[in-house]
Amino acid sequence: MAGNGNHPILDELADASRRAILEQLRTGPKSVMELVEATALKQPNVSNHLAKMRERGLVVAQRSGRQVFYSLANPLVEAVLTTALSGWGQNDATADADHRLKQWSERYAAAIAAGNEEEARRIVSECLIQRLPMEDLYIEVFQHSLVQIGLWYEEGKLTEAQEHLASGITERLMAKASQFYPSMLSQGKTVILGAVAGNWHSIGLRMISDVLQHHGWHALYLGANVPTESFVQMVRQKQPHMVIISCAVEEVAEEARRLVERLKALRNEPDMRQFIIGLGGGFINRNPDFVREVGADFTARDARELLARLES
Ligand code: B12
Repeated sequence: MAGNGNHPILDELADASRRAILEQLRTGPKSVMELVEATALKQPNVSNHLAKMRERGLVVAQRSGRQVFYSLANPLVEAVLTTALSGWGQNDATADADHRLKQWSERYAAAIAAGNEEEARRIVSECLIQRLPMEDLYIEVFQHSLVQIGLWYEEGKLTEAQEHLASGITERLMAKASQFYPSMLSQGKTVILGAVAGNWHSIGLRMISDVLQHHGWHALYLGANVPTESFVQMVRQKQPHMVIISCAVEEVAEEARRLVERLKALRNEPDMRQFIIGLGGGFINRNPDFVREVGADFTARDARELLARLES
């Protein structure tokens, strides 16, 4: 399930010359001559190292006028470099991936329950350094931990304020982590995602939005509590290929029914693209028959299942 092995940048850091070049690139793009000056290495040497690191996808080159500037290839390389140079980030290639995932999940749940954002951030950085696939980080770490928070809340171990804090930390860290998972080749397809009016649970929807974006969809994320009529208006205006509706609590089920009815009517209007309608979220997972009852096209229990469904 989880990604194995370490980031290739860790091998590069074993070489003192490459380490020196990468350290310089942390401060911004540099030309070969600037790197020669800053590192005191010989020019052919610097060029040679840069060519090798380009091949391995660690640095990129960009021409500006007559000069070529080199920079770190992406934010993941930057993060791994920062962490490795600051001395932590263990190479643990032999550890069992699923066991590590479980440990991250447990540690993360404990950290957000305690409101310890620093520790939560550290755990997410570890996951990114170990190149954990997005779906694993989102579902096994974030989603499982939030479900655990819900259980602790039900058991009276956490207050509502603590639940809010735990959600807030996760929202912030998800926003950060998403930057480390670049979009794959565009699918040329648009999805609109919104939580039904009255539903304040937006984290699951955000996950779906990030995961679809990572898989090449153009995602228009409307967030929590979207008034039904303006949701419909947005769909009419943007002509998406898919609409994703999230419904986490029973109180908003009737509004979800109304929204699906309005969207199906919209689909029958002339000149409208034939978009598909997905309905999911906590309430739907507990009441899967509701999807057929209201006439939505599909559901999925989580972001991974949704991807599998779309692929098939
Ligand atoms: C965090 C949280 C909150 C946060 C939400 C913050 C935010 N920005 O989202 C806050 C504090 C605001 C909140 C408020 C409330 N909450 Co609340 N909350 C939770 C908690 C702990 C986690 C929810 C979560 O984020 N899960 C993680 C995400 C990733 O999972 P997910 O939402 O299920 O999403 C995944 C799938 O469902 C699916 N999916 C989601 N949408 C869609 C759409 C489509 C089309 C598809 C295919 C798939 C799909 O993919 C997602 C990603 O994998 C749950 C506990 C639990 N067991 O879930 C309670 C829970 C959902 N809340 C609950 C309740 C009752 C409330 C409140 C009414 C009161 C309260 N106790 O706080 C209020 C108001 C709710 C309202 N009107 O919307 C109950 C609902 C019970 C029920 N039977 O209806 C739960 C189950 C807790 C409990 N056991 O009491 N809550």
